[in-house]
Order: sequence, then C-alpha cells, then structure tokens
Amino acid sequence: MKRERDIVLGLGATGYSVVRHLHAQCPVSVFDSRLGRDALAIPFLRNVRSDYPDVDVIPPKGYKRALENARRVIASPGIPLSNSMLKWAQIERIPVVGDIDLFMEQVKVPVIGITGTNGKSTTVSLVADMMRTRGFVACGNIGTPVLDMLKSKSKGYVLELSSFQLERLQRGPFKVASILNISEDHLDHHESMEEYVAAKQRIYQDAQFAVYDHLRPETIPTKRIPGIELNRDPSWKVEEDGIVIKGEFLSQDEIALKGSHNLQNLLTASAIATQLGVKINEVARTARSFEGLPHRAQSLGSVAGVEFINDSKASNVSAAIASIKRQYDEHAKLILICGGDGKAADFKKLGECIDEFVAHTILIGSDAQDIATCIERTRYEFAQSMDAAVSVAVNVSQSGDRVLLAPACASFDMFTDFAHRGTAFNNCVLGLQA
Ligand code: UMA
Ligand code: ADP
Repeated sequence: MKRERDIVLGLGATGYSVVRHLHAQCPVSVFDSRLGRDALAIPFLRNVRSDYPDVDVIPPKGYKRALENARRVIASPGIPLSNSMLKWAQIERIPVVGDIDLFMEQVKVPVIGITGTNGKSTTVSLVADMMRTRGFVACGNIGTPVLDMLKSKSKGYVLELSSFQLERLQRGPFKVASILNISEDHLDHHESMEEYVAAKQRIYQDAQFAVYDHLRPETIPTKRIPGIELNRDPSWKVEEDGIVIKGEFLSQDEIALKGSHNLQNLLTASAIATQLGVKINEVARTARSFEGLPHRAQSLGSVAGVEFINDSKASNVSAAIASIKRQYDEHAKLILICGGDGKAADFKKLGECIDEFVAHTILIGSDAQDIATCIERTRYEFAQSMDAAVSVAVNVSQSGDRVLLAPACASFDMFTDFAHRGTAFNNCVLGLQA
C-alpha cells in the first residue's frame, strides 16, 4: 500500500495548527487518545469535523491500522516519546516529527530558539520587543503554535521551545540558540533528569551560535559551537545592581524588571538581540519599558494592608523556591498558596524552603498531600478551591503581610492552564478590593 498520509496526533492547539497547515498538501488523518472516552473535551475536534470534512478522524481503536498507509506521524508536544502510539510508529519505521520540524522546513528567515526550565516566556518576549522594529515575532510554547505564525510572513521568529518540542526535533538550524537554566521539572513526561537535559541540549544540535551561562554548566553546549558564555566573559555579566552588555553597564535604575533572575533573562535577551544587529540603545529602551508578563510575580496591590502577589507561572519547585525567597521580608509574614499537579516532582527542597521562609501555607490541588508530608514546622492547611484558599489567607494575615500564589505545580487538575489559575486568584483578590 502506498504511504501517502500524514497522521496528526493530538488535537489541541498544535494538532489543529498542523491540520490547517497540511490539509491542502496531502491526505491527513487525526487521532487523539481521548476519542473513545472523552471526545467532547478534545479542544479542536469539532473544528476539524466542521471546517475540514476531508480530514479523516481515526476511530478510537483504529490507530494501529491507520499506520499502514502513513508516511509520517506529527505528534503534539504533550505526547511523550514513550507513548505506545509513538512506539508503534517506530516499530513500523514511520518517522515521528513535531510541528517545529514542519515549521523549520518552510521558514526562510532567521529563527531564534530559546529554552530553559524557567524564564523562557520572559526572555522570548524581551527579545521580540528588542527586535520588533526589525519585524520579528514571538511564538511556540509561549502560546501561539509556530505554524500559525508562518502565515504572518514575519522577517524573523523568536521561538519559545519546551523540552517536549525539542525531544522530537529532527533539525533546528537556529541563527541563535539558548538554554537559560535547567532544574528538575516534567519528570512525569521524561523518564529521567538525564533525558530532560538531553532534550534541552538538542536546541544546539544545528544552531549557528549559542548563548549560555557559565554559572549553570548544564546550559553549556555539549558540542563545539561559537557563542557567548555569559558571566564568564567580562563584557557580558550580571552584577549586584545591573548588567554589563557588550562591556557597557546598564544599572537596575534603568531596568523595569525586578529580581536577579530577571537580570539574567535580560542579559541573555541582550546577547541574542545584539548578535542579530540590535544596538545597545535599543536594548536599553526595552529594559526601561518592559515591566514583565502577567502571572509572573505580578503584584496585585494591597487589601487592608496585605499585599497579594500572583506568581501562578511558578509551576515547578525551583521557580516556586526562587519566588518564595524573593518575596520573603523578615519584617513581614509570608503566606503561601501552593499545590496542583506535581508532575512527579520531589517536594523535599520546597518543604525546607517553606519551613525557613513561610509563616503559613495553604495547599490546593491533587498533590497537596505530597507537599504537606515535606513540611515539618510551618503551619499548613488544605483548601478545596482558589476561593477557599484566598479566604484562609485573608483570615490568617494582618496588615503588612504578603500573600503569594507560587504553586510549584502544573494547574491542569483544577484549571485549564496557569493563566486560568492566575486569573482565578486575581478575581478573588479583586473581590476583596470591591
Ligand atoms: N493527547 C493525546 N495523547 C496523549 C497526550 C495528549 O492524544 O498522550 C491529546 C490531548 O487529548 C489533547 C491534545 O493532545 O487533545 C493536547 O496536545 P498538547 O498537550 O501537546 O497541547 P497543545 O494544546 O497542542 O499545546 C502545546 C503546548 N502544551 C504542552 O506542551 C503540554 C503549549 O504549551 C503550547 O503553548 C502550544 O502547544 C503551542 O505551541 C503549554 C505548556 O503547558 C503552555 N507547556 C509546557 C510548559 O510550558 O511547561 C511544556
Ligand atoms: P517559563 O516560560 O520558562 O515558564 P516565565 O518567564 O514565564 O518562564 O517565568 C515563570 C516563572 O519562573 C516566573 O514567575 C518566575 O517565578 C520564574 N523565573 C523566571 N525567570 C527565571 C530565571 N531566569 N531563573 C529562575 N526562575 C525564573
């Protein structure tokens, strides 16, 4: 039988963008694991059926059969390589690729790739801001699937790449590639920390230039490639009160973002953008005006003297620990709302951090109990919803205290995503202000 059909696995944002991209080029079939049990919950199934009637929806038990005339499987990022559907494709020797490969095959303009456990979206947005007048746009894991942006005919692309996307990337000839940092995350998807690090390192495999951090050895390319080694090269480093870019000092007073982690993000973004021709004065303009993205250490102001901070995007242990330390002030009580889907993380270090810096913890979500077992001294209690968690926070706080949402977990057990979780928190706080 002639192999001419592309099979798209997963019908979320990525899968649907792949269908739109491919349907006029070749016969397309789609499959989603939830077809048999929870089809109504599949985000874009209805759109495919109504807008692309020629696209074949593979029946729940028909996947193996459909592989018989498949030439290629395009898998959504959320489907791990260990998934049995992908294993079958490998057994049948059918190539498995992702949407980034389809994008890289078509794109004719420079592409920047940025990954890391934390700080991706902030850094990608900084680079895109610095390069906006040159016609560059941001896309990828940050929210807009890359194939949807291909139509924009931009002069360049700044891609946020997750380890999920990188683990299946076949070729990534990025003009500049960067790993910001790597700490434990997503161990429910990758089989080990080594596998997670190896997925991130794939960003450098075909890149022309790398930007990495001397102080974080796991970000250093394992292959030889020209680049800038931040915090080793004296012309490129983070200092106590600012950053040095291309030998020029930019003081914290001229930088809208706060926190040493954001200085690192800004330094990385500056190194990437200047490599592509951006001038220091353009970098400085972004530094002055870019105040950060919502749901990342976003202060919502005070209610009865208690400040509320939304760091919903602190969705792993290392980001939550960094967030707690940043918000800690020895003169104020810190009240923490955390929990959710723990992604098989080890919460020992989080428990130690809570014991050292937090006065009261309110635990939410499916892995709340796992976090509780790692807390030894700090008072904690459980809440069944964001509303209930904020009510407890109000009851245990007094003027001068801080309430921080830094979940250390994914949101999918209670919310559609981190933004939905952050908005739920914001709405509860708005309710208190009314
Ligand atoms: N599915 C299966 N079988 C599986 C797993 C999933 O059929 O084994 C189906 C689901 O039923 C669902 C669809 O696949 O219908 C969802 O696909 P997906 O999980 O790959 O998600 P998309 O909607 O395509 O969104 C993805 C990214 N999601 C993930 O990687 C989990 C989005 O990043 C990204 O913005 C989008 O592509 C566009 O590029 C989100 C994310 O949470 C923000 N990313 C993780 C993170 O940042 O930590 C990696
Ligand atoms: P990502 O897209 O990788 O999730 P974001 O820029 O959205 O990263 O930031 C998510 C959270 O990670 C922030 O709210 C902050 O708490 C933390 N964070 C951001 N940048 C860094 C960094 N360079 N190092 C450690 N933590 C960071």
